[in-house]
Amino acid sequence: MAGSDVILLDLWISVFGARVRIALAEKGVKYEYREEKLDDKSPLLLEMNPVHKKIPVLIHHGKPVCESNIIVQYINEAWHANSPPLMPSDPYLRAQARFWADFVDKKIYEGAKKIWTTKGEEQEAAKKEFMDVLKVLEGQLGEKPYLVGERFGFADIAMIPFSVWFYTLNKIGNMNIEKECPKLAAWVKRCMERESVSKSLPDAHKFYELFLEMQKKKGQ
Ligand code: GS8
Repeated sequence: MAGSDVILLDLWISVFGARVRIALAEKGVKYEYREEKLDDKSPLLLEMNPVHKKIPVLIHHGKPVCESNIIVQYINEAWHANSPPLMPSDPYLRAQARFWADFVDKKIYEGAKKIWTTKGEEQEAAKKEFMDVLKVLEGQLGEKPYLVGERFGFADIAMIPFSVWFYTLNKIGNMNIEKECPKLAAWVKRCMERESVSKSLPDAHKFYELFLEMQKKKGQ
């Protein structure tokens, strides 16, 4: 592992990996990117994340940090001298940022997965449930530019990678997320204006193609 102080074990399509890529880009941290194969995990991944055996893993000076939201907070602290700060300075707003990042973790991933793993009535219920979750985020945004406070930060980083899935969800669920959640749609655009975000996220159409391929393999 000689030579690189910062290594990221990742997968290009991963929403969780994207969070880490965005945080590293925001802080201007140079790193070595290593693409993993989930059906053939590297010995390094198994050694660095023996508990979950999942990407992303950030390896800093040979030591691993796991779990995307924890990694983002670590990056913010380890490179605290680099601007911008990814957490608000006010403790209350910091708690809010953590609350919304946690909300995204608990509601968005599973909610979206339910839409693409169900059919008929079950899918209709999953769509409604997911839209309700997005509406909560729409309400949290209100007239603010970002999810918490006035600056792009931790909660935004937790959520923005999932916007890549909107195109696929609209297609398969016959939904129109942008129309139903205009503030969220404007927030996605605002975030995408940051190079750290636009360069870290996979193309939404490519994700859709991959999704269709995966469905085909599963025979759905
Ligand atoms: C989730 C990481 C994860 O699911 C985080 O980092 O925030 N809570 C974690 N990683 C997936 C790939 S992205 O869907 C993964 O590595 N899966 C491998 C496996 O389950 O074997």
